[in-house]
Amino acid sequence: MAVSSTQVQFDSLFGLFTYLAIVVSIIVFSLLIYFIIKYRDRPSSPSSRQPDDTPILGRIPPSRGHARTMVLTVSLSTIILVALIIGSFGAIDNILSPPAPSQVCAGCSVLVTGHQFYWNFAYPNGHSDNLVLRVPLGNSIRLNVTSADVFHDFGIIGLDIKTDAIPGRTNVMWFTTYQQGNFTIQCFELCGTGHATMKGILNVVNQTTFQQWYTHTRITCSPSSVAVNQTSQCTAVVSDTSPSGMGLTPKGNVTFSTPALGYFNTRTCTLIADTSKGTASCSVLYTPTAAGTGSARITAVYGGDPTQSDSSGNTAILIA
Ligand SMILES: [Cu+2]
Repeated sequence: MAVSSTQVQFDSLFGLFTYLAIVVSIIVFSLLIYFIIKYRDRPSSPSSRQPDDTPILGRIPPSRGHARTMVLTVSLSTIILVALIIGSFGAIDNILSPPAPSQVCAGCSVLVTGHQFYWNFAYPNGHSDNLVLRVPLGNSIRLNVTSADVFHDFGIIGLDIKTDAIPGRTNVMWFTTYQQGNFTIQCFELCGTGHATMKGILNVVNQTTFQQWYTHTRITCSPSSVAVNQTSQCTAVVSDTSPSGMGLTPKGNVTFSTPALGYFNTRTCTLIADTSKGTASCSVLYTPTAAGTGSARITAVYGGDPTQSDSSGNTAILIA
């Protein structure tokens, strides 16, 4: 069963080329064997005799009067070539026509940046991950691929798709997944000593799980009052609501930002892991240097083994 739209595309194109090649091969080899047998050199025939229309250097070959055969073979070749050209250009057109960012779901347009030697996946809401690219099943996914240092090549094994990651340039690729699970992301261009370890995981989950996870990758914590030069605290509590509690280990990787200009933040954050299916809390201490109306926001990167999921494709998620 195909796992993505790109795989369907390439499988059909490969099938078209293969089946036509088989048909042509059967015709060519059948004729070859037929003529070898029919015109073989018999002991009774004078082997030195040349056919009457043998080409002679410097002379235009005489017409053999086989115009119908020629028209037939040229027509068949043309039909086969046109079928291959239409198939190839159809696939290229599909690959080069990604949906606009406004046409895909929230969190389905991701900036992929190659670094020596890891991939960073940055979502529109500011969440980013250096290992797991999580996407929803059945949605069109748009990836904007670039590089922060040298040339890389971003590819997803199993989905039959890859594109160059070049500094200063963005290549867009897109696909729709048909199967939940994990797929290996790999760099396909030698980019340095750590190239072989430059891997990631494409984690395809159902749409409900994805939207729950995506919404809560960013927890907003709005303090009631913000005083200049006075340290305030912002705390967010999150709990694991995944169906089976898959051994979560909340990570302490938390970023803090304020949308209002003029703020300077110091931060300390502690994520306290409870049980495998429990709660964790994160606190941010910050000292604004100017008054503003913006709220403080905590972005928590959740733990949990991305390679584990239950039979419904749910992976561990934390919800505030
Ligand atoms: Cu590489």
